[in-house]
Amino acid sequence: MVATDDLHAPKGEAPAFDLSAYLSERQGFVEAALDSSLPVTYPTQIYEAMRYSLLAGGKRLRPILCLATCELAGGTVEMAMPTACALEMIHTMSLIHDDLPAMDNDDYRRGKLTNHKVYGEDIAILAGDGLLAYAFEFIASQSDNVPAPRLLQVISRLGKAVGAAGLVGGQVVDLESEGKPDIQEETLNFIHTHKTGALLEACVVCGAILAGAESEDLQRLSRYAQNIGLAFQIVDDILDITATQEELGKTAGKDLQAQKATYPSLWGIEESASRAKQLVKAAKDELAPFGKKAEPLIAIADFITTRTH
Ligand code: GRG
Repeated sequence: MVATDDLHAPKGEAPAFDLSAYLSERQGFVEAALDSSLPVTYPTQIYEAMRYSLLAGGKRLRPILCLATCELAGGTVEMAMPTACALEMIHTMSLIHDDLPAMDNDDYRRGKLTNHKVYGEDIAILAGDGLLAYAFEFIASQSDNVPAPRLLQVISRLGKAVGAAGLVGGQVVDLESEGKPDIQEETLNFIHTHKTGALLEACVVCGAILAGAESEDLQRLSRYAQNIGLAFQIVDDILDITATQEELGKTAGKDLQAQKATYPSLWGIEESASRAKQLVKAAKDELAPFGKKAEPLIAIADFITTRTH
């Protein structure tokens, strides 16, 4: 039988990589794994609050990146799935805390009321804490067929990526910068390489560590991730101006309202879009030595500049 993709490929050329089929298949795997990762038990309120945000949708980009790099480096989806779920737990907890009145004060996230709007601030803080702790427990207790030293490396890298040297540090500088119109490019880069880039880099690098990748490949993948991380944030800033609340699933125009320094406020929208494209190109260049195996990562890099939410 001829695959339908082959019917559309020009003669002699391999069919183009179908990112949307790839993403929906992977999203399906990740949704199922997340759903079974966190059963509700006593005290039910906290588990329900954790599940409310963890299973609220989202692109699942971080777990998908982790699975993709594990496969690229010769590992399997099964080896990486507990870490992939943990990455989404950490991402979700950072969104819950980011949305709190003490931080961004948002009412909507992923098209639904934010965690604190449903469960109250006290439970939302604890739901975030619960997800953060469970993420590390989940990697340590659920990973199969991965040598312990690799798991230790993953746990250590991930801890660094989310703590004061990563997400937390980026968030602190972001909060300090609010309402200051004269933020320099260097500070903005610090915020985003830490707040957004550090976790994306951990996703990419941890997937490859689980598969036992060599240091040179890890460095290449790390540079790929740093470039897509910054491009991702630039596009996020642009979408905050150009997309609707329905497209974003959260309040649009928040950055302008909060007088936040953003890439479009520094460079304008067109220049920001052009720099995001340059970063995506640099990211893809890093993948050249991996050949066809890197197709999913190349397509994901392209998706970053074309996404609408
Ligand atoms: C991690 C211990 C710890 C605390 C949290 C609040 C905080 C410290 C950090 C904020 C991190 C943050 C909210 C960064 C923004 C990242 C970002 C661009 C989110 C949007 O990601 P998408 O578009 O969202 O992938 P979906 O919903 O698709 O997953």
